[in-house]
Amino acid sequence: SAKKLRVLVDMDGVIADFEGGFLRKYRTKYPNEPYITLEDRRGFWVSTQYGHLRSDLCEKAISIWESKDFFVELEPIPGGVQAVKEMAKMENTDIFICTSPIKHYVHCPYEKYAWIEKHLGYDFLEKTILTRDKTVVTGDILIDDKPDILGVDPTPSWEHILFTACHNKHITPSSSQRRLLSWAHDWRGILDSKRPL
Ligand code: BVP
Repeated sequence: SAKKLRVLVDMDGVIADFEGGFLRKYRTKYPNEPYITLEDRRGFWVSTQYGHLRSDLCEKAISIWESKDFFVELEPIPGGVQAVKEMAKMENTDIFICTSPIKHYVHCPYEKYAWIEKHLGYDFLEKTILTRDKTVVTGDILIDDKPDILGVDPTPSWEHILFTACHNKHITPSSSQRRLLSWAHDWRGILDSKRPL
């Protein structure tokens, strides 16, 4: 049919393991400080939960993802790279990686591009969107682990599919919000549900 399905895929927590990478480097840098297991993670913001554990741990947490090589060394989330490569080959489908860089910009934006080139290939740099406001990006679907995706547009064009992560697995998604439990689940079915008949 005429129009292609436009799929936006988030990076941290969806194809790149931010939480696992954070915990590993935090424990290496601060071996004598308390930490939060992935099982006990609650809420999107790692820094907020660490700040509640002990107030000085908020800035210690932030120091981890502000460090050189944090973002480029994140491990892929199982099945994510494969799924995104398969989407890119599908007919009637346009895929973009849509990710918010941190405002400490010396390493993060560069390393996000480097990660995408390493794991998805040079040509995927053409399909990479760095934005702090995903509501201004148009698409049919946004697969993202952040429960609340807000910005200047109160009515984004995409349907947000909540990708399950350690920090959101206990929350009840708002009424009609659909989930993708992992890349081993039926992401093709979710895409097909948005295609014109
Ligand atoms: O660049 C990532 C990590 C950062 O926020 C961005 C989330 O991007 P999306 O997944 O929405 O595209 N980040 C920052 C903090 C704390 C900052 Br203070 C955090 O706790 N978790 C987190 O992911």
